Amino acid sequence: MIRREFVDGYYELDRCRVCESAGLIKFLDLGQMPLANSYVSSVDAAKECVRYPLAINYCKNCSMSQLSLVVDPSIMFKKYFYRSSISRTFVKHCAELAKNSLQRFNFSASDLVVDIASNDGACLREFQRTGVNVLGVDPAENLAKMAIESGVHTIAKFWNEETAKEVRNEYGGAKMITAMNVFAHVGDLGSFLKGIDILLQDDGIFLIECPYMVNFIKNTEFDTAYHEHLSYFLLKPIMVLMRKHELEVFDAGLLDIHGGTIRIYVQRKGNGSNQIRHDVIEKLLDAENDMGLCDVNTYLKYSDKVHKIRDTMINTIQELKAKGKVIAAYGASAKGNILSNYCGFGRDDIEYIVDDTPEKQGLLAPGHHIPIVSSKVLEECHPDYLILLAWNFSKELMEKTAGFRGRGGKYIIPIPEVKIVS
Ligand code: JHZ
Ligand code: ZN
Repeated sequence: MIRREFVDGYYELDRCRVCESAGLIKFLDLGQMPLANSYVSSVDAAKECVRYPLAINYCKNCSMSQLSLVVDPSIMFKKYFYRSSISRTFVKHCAELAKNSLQRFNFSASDLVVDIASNDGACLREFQRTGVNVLGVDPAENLAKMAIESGVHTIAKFWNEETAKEVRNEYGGAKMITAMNVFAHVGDLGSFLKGIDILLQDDGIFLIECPYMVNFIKNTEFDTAYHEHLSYFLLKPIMVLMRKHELEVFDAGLLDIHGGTIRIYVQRKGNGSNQIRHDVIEKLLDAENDMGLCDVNTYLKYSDKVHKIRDTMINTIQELKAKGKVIAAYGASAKGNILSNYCGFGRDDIEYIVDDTPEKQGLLAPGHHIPIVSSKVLEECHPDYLILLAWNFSKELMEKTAGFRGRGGKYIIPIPEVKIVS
């Protein structure tokens, strides 16, 4: 049985979250890391930052990769600083999803679309524009408030069977339930999916988007490993999981967003509302297998590539500092906080991190306490180099910092391999 009691804020996972096998093999160990979104004010900085082990295990039975422990979600998600709407790229992505869904599934004005972990309402706002009813569910009270103020009705709760029952009773069944970048954050997938079963209309669609393990391995995206991301999904274990819960995948696709995302369309098993795209699903499963991702040996080679990125980053920064260069960063992202902590960077290495999220500005990034500032600072102090810590949005960030580049500023892009761009 999977233990679910938190001691000192976490429990260790000794069985696979999907198939309950005990055949878990550790393939990545980033040591003790702070929670990636635990920004602190300068007053709190005096207190010691809590760190937890950060390591990923691979399940030899079902090919599911997962963190070796689970941190109490109420520590991580009750107040959340990340805002989906800050990235234009993500908002555009959601607008396209809403438009495609409207056409493909023939929504009518009475249909309800529910977004789980709806954040500040970025995605639902786009669905709302298509004329359907929307409801957001997110445990972060600060974000739910923001979403409501912007006109997206939201309830501040964790998603589980109980919340699903409440929503069903009050709003009726949902035509579509979206889980954008939340499925990987869920410890109890059984309870999450039972909630879907309660709320989804018989012909309803459950859509998942989450970071794809293929990209994590292929592009050495080790910095997307943090305590919030409990699962690192391939399609293969998702198929196992859905079968277990009387659901079926009827389509899937790959997207570039967030460094590589898999989108999965799910319906009730045997429902027949949507034809199953066996060709697409088989192709993805074959590609996972051909890449060696169903073989533990592939994973055991991964750490060497991670060490190489860390060592190159450290050497690059040291060399530039020795030449008297001023280095800042852009994107106080969760992944950036992991990368910079794993490289052991501090204020001596990175003077500040620029971020457009108003709630992050004025705070210090977790662990190393590098200050987070607005882009105005970039206009006033002219650093020589900018590390793109949100490398997944490099294009957007480079467009926004054209002035910096115009003055001769250069970028350091850490992933998939360290690269300097002038
Ligand atoms: P970004 C988040 O991870 C959190 P993070 C979460 N756990 C998750 O699963 C993934 O997303 C998918 C800033 N920025 O999106 C905003 C600007 O300032 O890479 C963010 O702080 N200006 C839910 O945090 C950060 O960079 C901009 O123009 O690793 C980007 O963070 C842009 C584009 C971003 O995700
Ligand atoms: Zn397993």
